[in-house]
Amino acid sequence: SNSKKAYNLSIEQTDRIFKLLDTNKVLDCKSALIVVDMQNDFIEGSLAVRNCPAHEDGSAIIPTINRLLESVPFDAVVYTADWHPADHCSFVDNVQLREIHETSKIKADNAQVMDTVVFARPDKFEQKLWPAHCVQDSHGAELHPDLKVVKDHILIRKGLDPDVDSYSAFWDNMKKSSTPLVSELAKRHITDVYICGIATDVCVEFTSMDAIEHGFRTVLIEDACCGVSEEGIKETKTKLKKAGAILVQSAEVPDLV
Ligand code: VGL
Ligand code: ZN
Repeated sequence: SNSKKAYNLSIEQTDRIFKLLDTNKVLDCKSALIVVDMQNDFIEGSLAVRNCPAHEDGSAIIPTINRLLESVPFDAVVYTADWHPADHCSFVDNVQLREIHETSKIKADNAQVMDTVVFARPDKFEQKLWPAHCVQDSHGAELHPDLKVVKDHILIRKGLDPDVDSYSAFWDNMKKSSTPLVSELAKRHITDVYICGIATDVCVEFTSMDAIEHGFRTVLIEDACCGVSEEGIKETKTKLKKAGAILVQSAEVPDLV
């Protein structure tokens, strides 16, 4: 419901404000860049994404993100990080650790990466399986060394609970708990969020949808994102546009902020 939102803007209002913004900056906007999961494992490690601008690996978007950080006067910069315990429910090698629900088509002995299993506990829930990645304090969980890390940034770690995944940097996948992200943004009077990083069709999508739900004007920087599958990226873009996000190229951002 609206009362839960940090900013009580409907999609229609958001739309109208975007149009106003295009012609003249009548509103007092404050902008944050959210850099999603630019960690070694997603770039060159166990869960390296491959659907990137110019068909390169995830490192292809690092210069684009660094350029944004250097040339655009964002009011806040957020880095998010997947930060899983070794027994996390999303790791394919951990299916044996948990009770699988009787309705699950995938059983423990045939479970593969990208399969969706149904676990029985703590409550029945569906979980897509991934290779082990971004284990707390491992090299794979560190931000890529070439990524610029600005002073006074906000770091949001997610996926710490072994029993629930967290694609979004706002809420876990079951909305059992939230990270400090919305309060950190609200504290700085942020109205607009610009989102980039990895993976377009997983954590970037979920973070963007939750940003919209919180009432932030939400801008996806297309060429500063990298995804898992081409089909998934297409679906993400359609879904985000429908929900009220605007999609831009990184070259357009300096004029918008
Ligand atoms: C992600 C799969 C599993 C992501 C995180 O950062 O997009 N994808 N965990
Ligand atoms: Zn993860």
